[in-house]
Order: sequence, then C-alpha cells, then structure tokens
Amino acid sequence: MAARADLFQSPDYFALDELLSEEHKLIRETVRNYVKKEISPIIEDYAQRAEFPEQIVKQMGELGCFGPTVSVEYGGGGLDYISYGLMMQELERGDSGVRSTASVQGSLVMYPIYAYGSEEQKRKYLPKLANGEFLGCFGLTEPNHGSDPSSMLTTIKDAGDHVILNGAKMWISNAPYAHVAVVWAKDEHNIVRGLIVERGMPGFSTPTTHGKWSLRASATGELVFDNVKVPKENIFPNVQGLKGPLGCLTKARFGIAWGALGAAMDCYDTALRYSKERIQFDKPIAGFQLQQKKLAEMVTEITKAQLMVWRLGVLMNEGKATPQQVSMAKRNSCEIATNIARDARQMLGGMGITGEYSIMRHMMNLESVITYEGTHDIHLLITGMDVTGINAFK
Ligand code: TGC
Ligand code: FAD
Repeated sequence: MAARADLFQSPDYFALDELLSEEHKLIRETVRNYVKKEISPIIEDYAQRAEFPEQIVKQMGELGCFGPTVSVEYGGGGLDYISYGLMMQELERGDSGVRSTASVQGSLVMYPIYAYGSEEQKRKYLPKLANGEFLGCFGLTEPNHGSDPSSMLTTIKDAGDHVILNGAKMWISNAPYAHVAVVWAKDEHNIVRGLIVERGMPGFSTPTTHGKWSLRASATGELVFDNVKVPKENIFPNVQGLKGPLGCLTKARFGIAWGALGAAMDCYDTALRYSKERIQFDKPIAGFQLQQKKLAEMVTEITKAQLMVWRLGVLMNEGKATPQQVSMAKRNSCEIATNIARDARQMLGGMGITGEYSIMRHMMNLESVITYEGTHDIHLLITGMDVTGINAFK
C-alpha cells in the first residue's frame, strides 16, 4: 500500500516560533522540506521491506545533518543546540530510523572524535563523516550488558604499537553499513577506553540483526572482534572511564528528546486531519467528545514537551544543562510520543494499522526509541537518584 502525500503541519499552540531565530526557522524548513521530498515518499516501502535507504547518508551529509554542533574547521556546522534539536525533530517526524542514523553519526561518532580525539583523528575522520562519505557506528552495548555498560567484557590488550581487541557488541545502529566504529573496551587496568575501528581490519565483522518489528528502515547489527589489531593511534587520548561513552549519550539523548517529539507531532497532525475528514453517524469523528479528548490531550502534552526541549536547548547552549535534565527530557518525549502514537492509531480505526499512514510505523519505531540510549526505567532512576541523592540502580 503506497504512503499518502505528506501534508504535515506543525502544531505550535504556545507560539514557540517566537522563541526561534530566523536561522533556526530556516534550518527547520530546510530539513522539513527534505523529509517531505526525499523521506516521506519512500520510507514506508523501505520499512515494509526492512531495508536501509543507504542513499540518505550522502543526502543528510550534504544537508548538514551530521555533527551540526561540531566546528566548521572539521566539516561540522558550527551551529547551536536548538538548531541540532530542530534537525532531529524534523528527521524523526519522517522516521525514527532516519533520525537514528543522524544521531549516531553526529553525537555518538563525530562528537567523541571531536571531544576526545587527537588532532590527527579529527582531521582524518571528521570531514568524511560530516559529508556522508563515511558512515559510523557506536559500540557500547554487549549481549550480556545493556543497561549496565560498566560490566562490559570487550577488552584491549597492549601489543606494542597496537592493541588486540576481543569481544562483541550487540544492537548497534548503522553497523552493517559503517565504515568506522567507535568502540568502548576495557584495558588491562580495567579502565574503559574508546577507539576507532575501521572496516577491513582483519578479525572485525558486522553481522546484520534480522527480524525487528521496530526501526525496520534502520540497519542494526553486531560488532564482532576476534583478535583485531588496532593501531594505538586509533585510541582516544583525551578520555578514560565510563564518562567517555556516557558523555556522548548525553548529546544523543538530547537529540532524541527533540526527535521523539517530531514523531509525536506527526501522529497528532495525522489524527487531527483524519478525524476532521472521516464521517461516522453523519458527522466528522472530530466532533465527538471522546475523539476531542484524545486530540486535546495530545496537543497539551506536545506543547509541554516543546517547552521542555526548547529550554533544555537554551541550557545546552549556555553549557549549563545537566545529564539528569537531558534524561528527564528524553524520557518525557519518548513517553508522550509512545502514548500519542497509540491514541492516534486508534483514532484512525482500521486505517491506522496500514502503511498508508505513518502512525503504525512511528508507534513500532518508538518502542526502540523508548528503549535505546537508556531505557524508560533507567532514566526514571537517574531522576530518582538526582532528587533523592540515593542510588536505586544497585
Ligand atoms: P556512574 O558511576 O553513574 O558514572 C560513571 C562515570 O560517568 C559519569 N556520568 C556521565 N557523564 C556524562 N554524561 C552522563 N549522562 C553521565 N552519567 C554518568 C559519572 O559522573 C562518572 O564519572 P566519574 O568521573 O566519576 O568516573 O555509572 P554506573 O555504572 O553507575 O551507570 C549509571 C547508568 C546506569 C545511569 C548508566 O550506565 C546508563 O546510562 N545506562 C544506560 C546505558 C545506555 O544508555 N546505553 C546506550 C547504548 S548506545 C545506544 O543505545 C545508541 S542507540 C542510538 C540510535 O540508534 O539513535
Ligand atoms: P537490559 O539492560 O537487559 O534491561 C532489561 C529491562 O530491565 C529493562 O526494562 C530495564 O529498564 C530493566 N532494568 C535494567 N537494570 C535495571 C535496574 N537497575 N533497575 C530497574 N530496572 C532495570 N547500543 C549501542 O551501544 N549502540 C547502538 O547503536 C545501539 N542501537 C540500538 C538500536 C536498537 C534498535 C535497539 C533496540 C537498541 C540499541 N542499542 C544500542 C542498545 C540499547 O542501548 C539497549 O538495548 C538498552 O540500553 C537496554 O539494554 P538491554 O537491551 O540489554 O536491556
């Protein structure tokens, strides 16, 4: 079943546009138009076939969606965090998998190279990642260690001018197509180190993960390291410990807080339009109180989340946002988006389960978005620890 024309109109109940600069609005319009032209017409088909639309890597590189906050010196956009958030919102309005590709590339691959890498690493990798010539992935999660990455089993051993990497990572976005992987492993002193592994290094493979009912247009895979020789010059010199990968996650979770909101906005907009057109009992279903309750609650939650992510963007720009604030926003946006997608799907009745509308795809995608980058419950515990000072993880 072919997808319908993309008629998206953004809800802005509290006139938040007045808080955006002309540059922000231009960036949002540019990415929105890209999604309408290049993503909406093809994405349902790719998702149905569980195929990654590889062409989007070059397209998003040309558009500046990779590493927008990285400095222009290394091929980034030199933009602020609200610009980055708006880009992620618009991409995920199209599909969470498309935003995932951009989040991983920008926040989980380019950011660590930019923040922790040597000058040589930055010059070698960042410009090619920024323009989409290279695709990257980020390996933290392991088969037996997801929420608790500090227990990871992947190791590096000193072997002169290189290290020997052994272990496996699981659930890795972009892995099957990636040219480079940012990998987190423990050294002989049990210290977490980050390193750049290149496709083609002997002993390194990236088997594809099949059978997902979520993020079907995003490529997910494993990273398998069997005595991989990685030159020491590929190790990040400027970070040690779990704060390395967790620092990257703070940037990516910020993007998800905006992104999931984009998916919610698309579901609301679709349900609003449909309910005004669909006639039952001789009137539009939008005229029934039960349907209005759903729409009113959706736009209320969207508006609250818009205010939260905008304020978070300001705090990020000022260098004042805490990881705990980012966790709250990521958790909130995922929760409201998941609930809105479910209600919106019901409002479309039987049509809601088809690929003619985007809602069911968003709903299935959001099950991954609410799980990765820290599950819903992990983010709740982060907030719980922040307000009580008591660690309930362990
Ligand atoms: P803990 O002792 O709390 O922290 C260890 C060190 O890290 C620091 N830290 C952070 N730094 C920056 N940003 C953050 N968000 C940070 N959180 C903690 C902390 O200050 C400490 O520093 P130091 O200097 O004292 O050493 O660590 P813990 O082992 O108790 O774990 C805490 C916990 C559970 C919150 C954390 O491990 C966690 O967040 N778990 C969830 C795992 C997760 O999010 N995995 C994501 C994998 S990547 C992914 O899903 C990509 S999907 C992308 C896509 O497709 O879009
Ligand atoms: P587990 O950690 O086993 O958790 C299972 C359940 O137990 C969850 O409900 C969790 O909330 C709960 N739980 C765990 N610990 C506690 C606790 N202390 N208290 C209360 N409840 C707890 N990872 C990467 O490194 N890179 C990627 O690019 C990447 N991409 C992904 C793409 C997809 C599509 C998916 C689904 C995942 C991806 N991930 C990636 C992995 C993702 O980050 C993990 O799935 C996530 O962190 C949860 O880990 P887990 O699946 O092992 O679940």
